[in-house]
Amino acid sequence: MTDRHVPLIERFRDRLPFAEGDPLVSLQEGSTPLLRAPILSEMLGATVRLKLEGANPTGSFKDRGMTCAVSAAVREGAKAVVCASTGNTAASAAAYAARAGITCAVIVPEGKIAQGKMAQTLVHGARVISLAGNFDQALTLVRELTANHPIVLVNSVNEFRIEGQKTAALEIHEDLGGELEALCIPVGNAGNITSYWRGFREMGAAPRLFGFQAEGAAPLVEGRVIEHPETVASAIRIGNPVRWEDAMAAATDSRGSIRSVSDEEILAAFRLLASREGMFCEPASAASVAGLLKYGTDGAEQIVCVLTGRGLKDPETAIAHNDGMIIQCAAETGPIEEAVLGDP
Ligand code: AN7
Repeated sequence: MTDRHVPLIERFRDRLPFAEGDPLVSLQEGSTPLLRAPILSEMLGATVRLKLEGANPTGSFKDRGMTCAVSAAVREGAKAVVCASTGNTAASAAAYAARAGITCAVIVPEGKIAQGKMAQTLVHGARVISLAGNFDQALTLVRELTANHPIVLVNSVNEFRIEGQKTAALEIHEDLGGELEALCIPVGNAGNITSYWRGFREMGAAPRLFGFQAEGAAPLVEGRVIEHPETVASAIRIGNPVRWEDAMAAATDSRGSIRSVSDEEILAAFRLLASREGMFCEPASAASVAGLLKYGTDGAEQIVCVLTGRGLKDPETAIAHNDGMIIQCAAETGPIEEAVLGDP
């Protein structure tokens, strides 16, 4: 049996570019649950499962890539890492850099990253550069910076990130014995869909990949760079994905597609997941389920939706959009009875 209680690089060493004895920077990432979704399965007439990437140490799939990118950086003798980020890459880079004892700087779009991610990044001791610009501008600047200074770039232009993230596909393939027919996944900078396709191909598998972008940030759907991307799903507020060609190839080669979902559809899926399936993910993650609900199964019977990050990352959006209620109440028996038992 596979030992899941090991660093991701150890578990998949035969498929990753690391040798025995290489330095490993790990927070015991990967080996995340694959949870059945009974409500979605019923709604769609298929078996739908959720890959819970929010169960990773920093709460998103980025940890799979980051253990590889930071371990490789340490192997090269690097003393610092840097990234542009909509939040999750920043949180993950900050955590792994802390673990490695190296420094970390992150460039984030001012006012556009969720509170949980900002809290994580700061608490791990990273230098946060709040840019008067969007993610795409941040990435351009940081690529220039790393071309001229000895700092390792840990965005998904870094091949180690793609290598690490492909392990999620390896896990799903192993868990389902190769039965998977369709995978639904949110798409931002397009590193993750690229990684999954690489992972599945290495296993000789070819599920259809359905990628979903937010309507206001859908460059791959519109076939053009979006100068001013906007969406409630701040993680995927990206207008010029770095893995553009790879993502299009993944969709085409797998007989899948990349399509868009509106913010309303994202939030409806977000609420349904939380209030009916009991699974609190962040809004960007819900784009996978929103897409599945919007466009249907296309005949697939075994489906996985990737929930890329956990809900606590973005408390503001959760508090603004939910199916719960707050009832103000005096500290007396009558009002308590009414509040708990009365009609909503
Ligand atoms: C929760 O952190 O780009 O298509 O800078 O945080 O591989 O970019 C995050 C992306 C989906 C999209 N879901 O993945 C960043 C960043 C969540 C995310 C995506 C992101 P890619």
